[in-house]
Amino acid sequence: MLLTNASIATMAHDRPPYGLVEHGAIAIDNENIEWAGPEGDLPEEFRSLPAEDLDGKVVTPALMDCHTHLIYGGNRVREFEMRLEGATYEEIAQSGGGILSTVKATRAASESELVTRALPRVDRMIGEGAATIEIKSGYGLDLDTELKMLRAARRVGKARPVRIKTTFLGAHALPPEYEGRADDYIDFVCEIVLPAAHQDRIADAVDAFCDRIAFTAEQVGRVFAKATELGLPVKLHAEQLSDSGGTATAASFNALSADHLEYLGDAGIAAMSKTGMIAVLLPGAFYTLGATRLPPIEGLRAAGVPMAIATDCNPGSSPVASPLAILNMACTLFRMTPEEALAGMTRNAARALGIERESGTVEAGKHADLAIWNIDHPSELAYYLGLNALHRRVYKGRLY
Ligand code: DI6
Ligand code: FE
Repeated sequence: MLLTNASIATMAHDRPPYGLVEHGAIAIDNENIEWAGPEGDLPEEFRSLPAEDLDGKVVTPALMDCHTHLIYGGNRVREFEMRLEGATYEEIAQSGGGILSTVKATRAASESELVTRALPRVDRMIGEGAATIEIKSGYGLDLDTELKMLRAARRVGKARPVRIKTTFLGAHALPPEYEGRADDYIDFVCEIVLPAAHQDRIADAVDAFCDRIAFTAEQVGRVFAKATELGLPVKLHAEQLSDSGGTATAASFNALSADHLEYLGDAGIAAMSKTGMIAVLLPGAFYTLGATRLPPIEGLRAAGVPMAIATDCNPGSSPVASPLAILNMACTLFRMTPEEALAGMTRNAARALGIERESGTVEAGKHADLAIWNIDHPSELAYYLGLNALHRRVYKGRLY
């Protein structure tokens, strides 16, 4: 297939901004991009491919949501109301609600139910141009339910035209049956649950939550040591509610990313830049929780730490299934530029998932996962809120 007359935001570099190619063509063979560039330079061999004239529409890499918890039972609308009445996220968590209330509902749900309830969220993301979505476990906190969540995530990838990357998040919260025995729970995660997920090949990476309502940097380090032993890449929910030093631990394990980062300090930024980690920023959680402390965007920028953004889609702190809304929030709330926001859901999201060699930009050799938009310039993607300009999506080389 050949796409012609396209404004291609290749996102391969930022000079010119967006790596923009006007009057561009993209040649696709099977599932990969064979060639992309100015139409006038199109090599002879591709000129006879069946062509689709895009009439100047903007083509970007398909969006990539690199941090979600979109598989879960129930919802947390009551906590939404409690927060409106003045309770904080931490207070709700400490009184046994929060993550643990979703754990209860997720344990009670069947695997098929979890899939069925996740699909509308996934469909919304696909409908806004996403082709890769990361999904975490972490609402099971026992052997059966953690594995059930990861299997459900894999099933979502078979039910829909989307690539799913799974992440094991067994160290998300302390389950009630381990109350007062956090170290024993970490032993259980390291010795039983994580090896089982790895054995079944249902975990592509390992995450943990380092904070005062979750686990210490030392406990996270034990989980990461086990992940490393099994050959799985790691990433971390870090410095979301307090500066707990998780980022430094993550850096010491060569983590792909540290995520949230509202309370990240200079030492954490330095550790990230030294080890080439990605900062995954989550404006949906910042927005939903009415947070006031911004992640240190300026410091990350100055240190050259690449920034990704994601929905963090989850029932508690970010009931958001709209990647486009997140592009907008990254700009309005975090003062990122529209170009940084789009890079955060394409090129840098791919780096946060460790798939930058095959995904995240419009370049020869990459997956032919593209989004075609009814707009004149890629900056418009972050500009609108509640207006979905998606025209078509290309997934694995096929037009949808
Ligand atoms: N931080 C988050 O934003 C999600 N997990 C985490 O560690 C939210 C989890 C939830 O509230 O259900
Ligand atoms: Fe999260």
